[in-house]
Amino acid sequence: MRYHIGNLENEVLVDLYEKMLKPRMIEEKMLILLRQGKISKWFSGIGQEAISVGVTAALKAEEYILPMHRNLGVFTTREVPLNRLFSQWQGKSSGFTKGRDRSFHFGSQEHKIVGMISHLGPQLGVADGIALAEKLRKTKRVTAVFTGEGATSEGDFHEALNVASVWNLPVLFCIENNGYGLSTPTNEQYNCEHLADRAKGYGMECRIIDGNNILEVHSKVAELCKAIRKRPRPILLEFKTFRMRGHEEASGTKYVPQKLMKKWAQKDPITNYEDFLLKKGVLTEANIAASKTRITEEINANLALAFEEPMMESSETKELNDVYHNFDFEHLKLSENTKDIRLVDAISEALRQSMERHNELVIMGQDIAEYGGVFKITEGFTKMFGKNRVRNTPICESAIVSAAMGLSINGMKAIVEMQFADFVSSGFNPIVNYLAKTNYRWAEKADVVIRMPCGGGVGAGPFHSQTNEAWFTKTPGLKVAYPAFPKDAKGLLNTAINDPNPVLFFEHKGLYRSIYGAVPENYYTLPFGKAARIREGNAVTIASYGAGVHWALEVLDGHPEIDAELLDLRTLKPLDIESVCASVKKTNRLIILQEDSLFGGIASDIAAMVMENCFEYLDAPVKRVGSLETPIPFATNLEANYLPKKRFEKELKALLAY
Ligand SMILES: Cc1ncc(C[n+]2csc(CCOP(=O)(O)OP(=O)(O)O)c2C)c(N)n1
Repeated sequence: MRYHIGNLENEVLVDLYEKMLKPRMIEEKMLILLRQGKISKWFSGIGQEAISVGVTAALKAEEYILPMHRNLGVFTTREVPLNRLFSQWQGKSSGFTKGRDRSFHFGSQEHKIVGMISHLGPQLGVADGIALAEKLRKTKRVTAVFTGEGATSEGDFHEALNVASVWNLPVLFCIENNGYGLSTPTNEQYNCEHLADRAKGYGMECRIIDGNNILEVHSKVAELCKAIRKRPRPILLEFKTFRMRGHEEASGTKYVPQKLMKKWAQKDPITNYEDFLLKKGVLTEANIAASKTRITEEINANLALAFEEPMMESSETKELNDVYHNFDFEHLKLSENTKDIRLVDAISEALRQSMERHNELVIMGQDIAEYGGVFKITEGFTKMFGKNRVRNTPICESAIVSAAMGLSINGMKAIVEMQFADFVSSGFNPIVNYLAKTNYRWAEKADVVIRMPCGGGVGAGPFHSQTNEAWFTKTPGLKVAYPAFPKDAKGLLNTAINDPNPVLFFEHKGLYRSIYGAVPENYYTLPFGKAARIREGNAVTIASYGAGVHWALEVLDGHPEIDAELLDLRTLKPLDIESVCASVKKTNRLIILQEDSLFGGIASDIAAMVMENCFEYLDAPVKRVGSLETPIPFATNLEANYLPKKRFEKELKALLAY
């Protein structure tokens, strides 16, 4: 291995050596503890230390870094206290996740480290968002993100690189090509010579770097960081290295040819560098021994601290309290001055007023800038707020949701407009795995609203008509709003944007231009988790939301003899089950109308909760009415047959006659 010292002082050369030695020695200790059953799992980065250490040492302390499962050297170079790391791996309280997540699955704002989620790819888009915030604030900071070569096969990698390139974001994408993704060798993972070559396809610069040579890693990355700080842009780096141990310790390395192992053992980043420094006289055997003694003592002292710590204790309340980030809802009153406007206008107004109120709020979505979005909700916004804050995106829902998370991590607020709610499936992973779980895992908010133009009755077929709220009400950590009236839409959207938690905001596109209402002109907010009583009555409670509320109203308008109480749930998570139960206690009958197909929907949960909480008050079984268990058909007559509107009247009468 050839080392070029350049103009590095001896002090720096030794520092880099010690920075590599530390994670190596920690790992060696962990392997012993693993065999003793004192830690549960270990992903080894032995042989790859030069990359973690070299990259981290080249960054400034205030620059974010997003490591993977083999990047212990990132954490040690950023000087994360070892006792906290050890506690983290044992699920103890001084760790970063209160025992809720394992290994390197956490972040630390204090250290500007944002850890991975198991799904690997999403953090590449998160890096885009963090870097976007840096760019908008003109901080001249780099964001570095790691991936293995295996995870470059995920769509997230391609989406994130494309977005970074189109938006010219200051991201250093670092591929650690270590030969295997679990047992899969590179020739079964991709079919090009170098992964760095992919950069060309994205219109991006790239470099191939010897990942086992600390001086090459450090000097090249330092030089590139300087260049990026000067002129923000993404660069793709491929570090050639090798995974010297199993994917994780239990899985072994039987499938790796011995020849390869031997070849790469000779390229060990630490022993080679050590030899070099010894030969140069920069280090002596005595120095090395002293460093090792010092690190051993540090490891042992910190391990003792971690072992002394008791196991995590918690309670149902404590666990539940950490699912959502704390939010002090501020009820801003509705003004007397109102305008009669459509649902679509109310949403647009909320967005406009929120953009005025929050300087660091960014809206992202397909065709939302000059074009104004397919529903024209952001029409004129680029003129008012500029293209930096009203951003057209490529068609890549996953990277954009992830980027929204990154904006939030870096202190900004984000709204993502799904062009149609149906397309959220392409951004599902970061929503349910990243946004939903981050606060519970490491107390980091996900200040993101995802706008979801949804719903049927518009003859648009199976992929432009779904109302898919149940995909999200199932997932702890998300909030779900689903207004039926313009006034509610405006107030609830303002609240959603103020709330630091991830909110799925459903907007029924069938109601966009058909439903008018008096909407206060001022900026106001409405609370989540409060149903609205639309009609008062005594004979039956109807609970619904979205278009269902209007279908129920239509039936009730046609049947003034039906003495029904109609509740509009307004938000589904949190759900105002108390108001439903209070009404049932009065009417003794409940029918729930939802637009979605029946099984596994919100109606089923409401039915179960009412049965559990006020069974004695029921004079009839709770009735659920929803769509057929089929995809949504296109032809108008088939769609009408699919939707529950027609069946609702019949079921309501049957329930009253029970
Ligand atoms: C979406 C997803 N699919 C599969 C896995 C299981 N898995 C975890 S790590 C891994 C291999 C990753 O390989 P690579 O990206 O090259 O990183 P390395 O482990 O080699 O450092 C696999 C298959 C996962 N965590 N997430």
